[in-house]
Amino acid sequence: MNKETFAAQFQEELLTTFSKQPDEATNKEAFQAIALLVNKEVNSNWQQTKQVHLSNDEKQMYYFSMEFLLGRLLETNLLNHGWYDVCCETLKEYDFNPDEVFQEEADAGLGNGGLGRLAACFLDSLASLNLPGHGIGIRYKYGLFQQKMVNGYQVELPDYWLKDDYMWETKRSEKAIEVHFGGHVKPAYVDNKLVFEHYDYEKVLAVPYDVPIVGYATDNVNTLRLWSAESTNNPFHFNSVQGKDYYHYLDYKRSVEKISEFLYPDDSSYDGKLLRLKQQYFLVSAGVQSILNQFLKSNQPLNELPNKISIQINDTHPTLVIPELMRLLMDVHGLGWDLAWELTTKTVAYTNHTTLSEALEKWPKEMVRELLPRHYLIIEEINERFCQDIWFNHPELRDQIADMAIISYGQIHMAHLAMVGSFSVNGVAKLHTDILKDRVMKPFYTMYPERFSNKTNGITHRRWLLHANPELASLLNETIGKSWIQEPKELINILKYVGDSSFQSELARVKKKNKSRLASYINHKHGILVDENSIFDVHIKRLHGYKRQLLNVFHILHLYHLYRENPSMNCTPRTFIFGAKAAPSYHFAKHVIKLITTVADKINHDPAIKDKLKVVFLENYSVSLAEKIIPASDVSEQISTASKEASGTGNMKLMMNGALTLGTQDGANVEIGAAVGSDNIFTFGLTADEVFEYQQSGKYKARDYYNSDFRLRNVIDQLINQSFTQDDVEFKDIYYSLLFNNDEYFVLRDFDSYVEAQQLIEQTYRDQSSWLKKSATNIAHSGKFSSDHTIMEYANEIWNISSSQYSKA
Ligand code: GPQ
Repeated sequence: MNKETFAAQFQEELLTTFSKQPDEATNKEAFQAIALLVNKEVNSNWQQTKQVHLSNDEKQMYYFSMEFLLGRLLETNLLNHGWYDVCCETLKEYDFNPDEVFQEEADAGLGNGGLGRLAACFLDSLASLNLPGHGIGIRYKYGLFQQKMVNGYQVELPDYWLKDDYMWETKRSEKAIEVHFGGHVKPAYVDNKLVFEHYDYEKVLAVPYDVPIVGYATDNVNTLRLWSAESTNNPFHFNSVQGKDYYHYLDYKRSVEKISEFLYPDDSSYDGKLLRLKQQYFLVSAGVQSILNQFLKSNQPLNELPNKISIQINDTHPTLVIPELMRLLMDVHGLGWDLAWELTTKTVAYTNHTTLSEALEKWPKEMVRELLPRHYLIIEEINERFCQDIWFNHPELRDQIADMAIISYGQIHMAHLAMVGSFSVNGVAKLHTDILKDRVMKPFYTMYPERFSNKTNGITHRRWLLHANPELASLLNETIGKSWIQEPKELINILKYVGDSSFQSELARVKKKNKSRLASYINHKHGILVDENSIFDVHIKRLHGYKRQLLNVFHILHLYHLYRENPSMNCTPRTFIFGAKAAPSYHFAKHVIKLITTVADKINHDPAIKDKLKVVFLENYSVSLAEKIIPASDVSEQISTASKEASGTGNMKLMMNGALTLGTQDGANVEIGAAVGSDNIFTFGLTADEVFEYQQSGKYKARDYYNSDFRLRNVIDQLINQSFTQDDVEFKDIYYSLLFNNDEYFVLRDFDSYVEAQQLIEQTYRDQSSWLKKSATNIAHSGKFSSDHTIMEYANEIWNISSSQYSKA
């Protein structure tokens, strides 16, 4: 598409949709017109891709996830089509500011953090690699809350991302599906066969909205199907005549709408709420039914199911796929238990994303029995057969049956169900998978060693480098050519240039430009002037105890004390940048946010500090904000307590943009360290084994570190001695968690080695050439962490799907 055609189509869309000429149109109309013209191209490719998949009878993969954190799509869709430049030129020609136009698009924030963003990166890679893989999710009316900072506190506002039409979705009412909740189940014999009659249930209509997923430089288009809950006109299935009838219609309608109303805002913690269980079953039942319907249209025998379909469940949230598929195969399609079980367990694969015990889902069995009576029976049967299998076939595990059971102590353990009912179980980084095998899931690994594998996470280099950092992308293109865009491992060719002074100065120029852009944003948005020559030290992720934002703040306070006491000290200026949302009911996390903003306020206004230190807490961290921060970062804070962060993916995005990692030996940091070499990463702190050792021996005494390190004492005492606020209760919870609850996340234990690593960073940064060499080395090795590689591993080793390209040409 050349500029003339693009401009003509743009004009045409404005005229036919809004009856306006370009000079009359608003930014929003301009955005919508461009989205419409992109859609025209996408829709015909989309239909063709489906046709090709159908006629080639290809195996399809469905990625079931409660979260898809897509962010904006227009710019990446334009880039994928090769239309980005002509679009910007056209907009400028008509006096639009392209950035302002693109910002009219709402961020699709249907996810909390890493898990949801991973799902979005995977969709991007699947489409770009021409793999037949699709997403199945929920069309939440409200995405993750918008974070507003008021007096340094987080306030949550609803994220009504659908207030304008969502330009990328198509409602497919004709594909709506009924989902049934509650009621009772009665076993009966019909023609000598045991059947389970379900009655008195409540009906909910699941209506799909399809979003096309466009890949880079391909005509293939995959689908993200998001389900929305609607009421039906005939809501109840009554077996017996009762008085409820339409009297309850309005209550019913409201209760149905709630199912797809909002995303639970918890990240890595778990709260057993009925509405959340309803959401999970709603997603699962609508998704599995629609997949089966589609499969059955091809007139193939059900035995073929595992050869034609793989279902990947994103953590345990969609584990009900297992009993739901069993129910459909047995109760609807008449298969016996054994065959249904064989087909189910050959179709479903499970990814684990956490070993935190508070995040391992368990549902009270009464709750499941009441909401899903038939599934409860199926889960009981799975459990019974599983326990018998252990007893008879794995006598070495007999004394662990109670720990392994799917139902025990009144609860249903979803991870156990997921491992028993699937053919593949994977962790998301090497260390994490080892912890699963050796510790958390050890007896399951003993029983099913062949099911376990590692698939280290990845990120799409198209969004996180090509789109987010166009200057760096051009520099790379000029230096090593463009092949890295299709084959990200080609980034390794940069290694030849890491010591080249003209490459280094170009790299420095690009970083400076990105930092200056972020600095203007910070000034404009928060009124804080930051020094563009300072080290931009970035800590962006959900706020959680184990991610240890607190350790970062303690170091900042330590520097603050140091600089105040030594005014003439020679130091490299630093800007500490935070972005983080806390789950609304996670009080500790909210206190940490308040501590960061309080410390920021104090330091930023202290004339004694001048420009040596600045602390910025950026409001409403989101995908779009990450795209601004990451290209401007020098230091990437990945400082979780070792063993706690399953993988991390921000670490990969930041290294790809030339930031150096300051990290513990946790999650994927370990693999980043192995890739770049120990000279190109700053590692500190306890190892995972040392953490386990402390936990087992009970020998950690946080107070000893407080007593013996005056720096820590100064910092911690400030939490309660009114040096920040008159209100001395503000940070007392943090104080207590460290000294009275023995510092669960080993902040005090790792403080000294963290300070040392930070000193080394400052020293290294002074030698700009050495720093730039390390930065370039990180970029060179980042191709390994493209989600394209991760997805190829899933495709070859788990899903057994292969690429097939539809091409218009
Ligand atoms: N993760 Cl279980 C989430 O973001 N939400 C969750 O509910 C669970 C995990 C994260 C995990 O904490 C990170 O370490 C991973 O990098 C990420 O999932 C993707 O695997």
